[in-house]
Amino acid sequence: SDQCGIAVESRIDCGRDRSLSRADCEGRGCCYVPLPQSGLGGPPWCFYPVRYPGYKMGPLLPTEKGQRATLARSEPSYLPRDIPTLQLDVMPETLGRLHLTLKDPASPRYEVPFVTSQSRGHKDIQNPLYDVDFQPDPFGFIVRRKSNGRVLLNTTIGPLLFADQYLQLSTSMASSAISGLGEHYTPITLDLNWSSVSLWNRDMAPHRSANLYGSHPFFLQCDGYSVLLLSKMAYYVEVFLQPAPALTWVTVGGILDFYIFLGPSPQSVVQQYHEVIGYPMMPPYWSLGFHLCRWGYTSTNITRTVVQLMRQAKIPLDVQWNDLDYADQRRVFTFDPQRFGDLPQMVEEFHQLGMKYVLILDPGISSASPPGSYKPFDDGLKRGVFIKNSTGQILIGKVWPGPTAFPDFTNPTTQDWWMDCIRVFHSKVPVDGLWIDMNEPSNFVQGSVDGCPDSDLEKPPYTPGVIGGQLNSGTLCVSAQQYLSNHYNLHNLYGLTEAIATHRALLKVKSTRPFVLSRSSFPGLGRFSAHWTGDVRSDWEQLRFSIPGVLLFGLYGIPLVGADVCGFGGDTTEELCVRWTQLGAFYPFMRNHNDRPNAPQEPYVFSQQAQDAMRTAITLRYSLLPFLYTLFHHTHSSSSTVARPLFLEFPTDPNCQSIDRQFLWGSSLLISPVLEEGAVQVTAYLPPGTWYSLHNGEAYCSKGQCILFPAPLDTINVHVREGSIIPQQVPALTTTASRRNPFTLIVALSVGNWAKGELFWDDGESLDTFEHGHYSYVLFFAQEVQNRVNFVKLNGSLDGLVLGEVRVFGVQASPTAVWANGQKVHDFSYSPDTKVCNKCLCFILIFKMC
Ligand code: MIG
Repeated sequence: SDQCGIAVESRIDCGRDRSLSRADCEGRGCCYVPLPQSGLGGPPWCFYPVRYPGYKMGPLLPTEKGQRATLARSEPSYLPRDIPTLQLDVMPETLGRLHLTLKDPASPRYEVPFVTSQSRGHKDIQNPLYDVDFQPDPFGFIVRRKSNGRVLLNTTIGPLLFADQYLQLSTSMASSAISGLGEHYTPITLDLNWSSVSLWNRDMAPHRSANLYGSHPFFLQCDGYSVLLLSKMAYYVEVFLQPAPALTWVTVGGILDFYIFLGPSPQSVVQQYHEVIGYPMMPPYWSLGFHLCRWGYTSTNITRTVVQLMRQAKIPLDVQWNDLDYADQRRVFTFDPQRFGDLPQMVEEFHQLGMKYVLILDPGISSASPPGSYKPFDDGLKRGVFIKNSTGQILIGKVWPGPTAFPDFTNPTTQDWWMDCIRVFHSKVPVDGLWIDMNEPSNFVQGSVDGCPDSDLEKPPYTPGVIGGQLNSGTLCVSAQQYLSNHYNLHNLYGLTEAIATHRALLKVKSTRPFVLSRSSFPGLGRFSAHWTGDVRSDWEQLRFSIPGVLLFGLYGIPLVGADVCGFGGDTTEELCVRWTQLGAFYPFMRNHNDRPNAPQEPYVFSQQAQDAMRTAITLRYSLLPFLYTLFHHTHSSSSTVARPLFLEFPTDPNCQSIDRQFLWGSSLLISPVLEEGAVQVTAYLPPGTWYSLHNGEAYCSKGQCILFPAPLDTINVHVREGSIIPQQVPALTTTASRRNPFTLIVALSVGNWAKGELFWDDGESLDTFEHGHYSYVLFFAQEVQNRVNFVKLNGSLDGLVLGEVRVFGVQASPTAVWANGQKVHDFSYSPDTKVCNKCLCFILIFKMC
């Protein structure tokens, strides 16, 4: 019939919960049209007709926050435990933000407590960017952009289903280029060809189509017509994508809670999203330096040697790490009395060198030590901090120390106990930060050592597409009990809650900016923690996919992110490790880390040529740290991105839409790494405009085209955008030392002969320096004034730091004289070939102190 006349790419699967025969399908009142392809993965054979009966919407009535309506269905759906009456709340929160919730008014269902704890944004909603229309029967809504009438979301394309353990909503999308819905191993734009992604935090080495360590139920349309959905759900979500373009959102519990952000630019969508989940923390300056780790530094002496060899090789290193090796029988908050007996002394020595020290902290607390011999467990038991199973005993799983109990970080008592553990440990071993691993949480047995009960929670009526096929696979029984709710509802929050507790503990114990590195993540993590992308393999494909991995976490509000440089799993090769170090020099977080059985991959183990290339890359990073730090300041204070996909900066350039082999730092540095074995050149896209080689100032005038650049093994191509000034500092072996060195500037002139830039500077570790005004902020402007120079030295408010060399790119004619501070500069040089002027200030540089 007409009701079934729907284009193939727009058909919404009526048998999402299980596969259906023709009779079953028609029994549901759906259309059954077999297709030549197999039903698996392609378009559905059984799909909803045009108007599938569902909820009917009553009148919209005004409330304090917006409008409310009741939705009711007269006939049950095909799902068990339907919720027949729903409450719809429509809350226009800001000009660009619409909030919609669907709940059961009769009995409260679980809602994630952490999101929206801080909401910024203009409250003026007189003239929002959107219009919402409702279709009352069957219920659906359509969101349009007011300025152009464009439909951004349309949920009338499929039914709303709302049962106790199965909630479903479909919507059309305005564009086929969408990013997000992490954490997965994907390119920057998702595949809409009948694909699906699952969000269920899992300890799983990154590979295609697996649900990985974190959950970010959020997506962004990346072509300049941005809209974003966030669902406030901590538990399992599955999203089905189809070429219409459309998506179907399925969850197994909670409520439906959507934020729709209207941008209009993708950049402003990201900002609007971060307004809801919270702006990222300001990292300590040292955490932007180079970090070195491996599993298998089995003693303090071995760890010391690593640091010595790095210093001998003259390669910058700020932070030395230890993995599980340090712990006595792998129990956290202890250290091995033989191999790591002088750990406190070693940390002291590192501090003397101007370095920092971080070690790993797993959440699993050994439960099998003789009573009285392991305080964290004994104490935790007394204080009732551990997760319980469904019958009220402590749930015991298995992790590295053997049998373990799992702290319930949603319990305030647990947070205090955790702080006490960290305080006591820190009083012996003055660590500078903590690395929280295994916090999905990971469990080597399924559910618990005693298995899990047979229940609707452990085996929901709809079995989700997660690795292992069950929610409790590789983690805890989901029927386990936590302070706020059961684990079913809280699973995806485990890492976030641990990060909050760890951040809080470090803050209290150290009174400086906490550094936490978390593997598991959820919206809001970036306020407390950094993230790394887990157990990536040492191969070229994983090198290449690390770029979208890192860029997506920027969108998720976790800008301090990186992949393990040179790869974690398997042996690296010298060439791969060099290329990875070059790319890693532009990860916001740069750590070389390696798995236990693998060949060593510290920079100093390679040939002189490779070491030189790595030193060059890491040193380049160090010289750029003032610029990187300033980007972090912006992200912390007003929300933006540090490592930025090209489409965010150039949303109207269709060439940029899916580029994820290159990326930007902020808006002005373009990084184009080599990602292929044996390659000694790289094809890079330059958006329209003039770009200068960071290395030699050579100018490329692009109409928006790909250019082939030489990229020998010692080179990573980096280009500076015209019109920008990049603050740098003379590098050193640690940031403690480099922070005392002179600043330098690269001035990349625009066609109109101007450039601007900025610098945020503070002591690099005090708390809330921006909030308290304990910082300097310098704006740089360069402008041509007929071969005249006016040079202002940075003054004492920057700790007596001086401005050293200034290099100007794009100087069209040789200046006749150069002046600095009223003095003639005699040793300036100008190259008519490259149009670079060294020590050349033929432009007025105006320094504005704010
Ligand atoms: O089950 O602590 O992702 O970085 O070296 C493996 C040992 C546990 C997984 C982490 C990895 C770390 C490793 N850990």
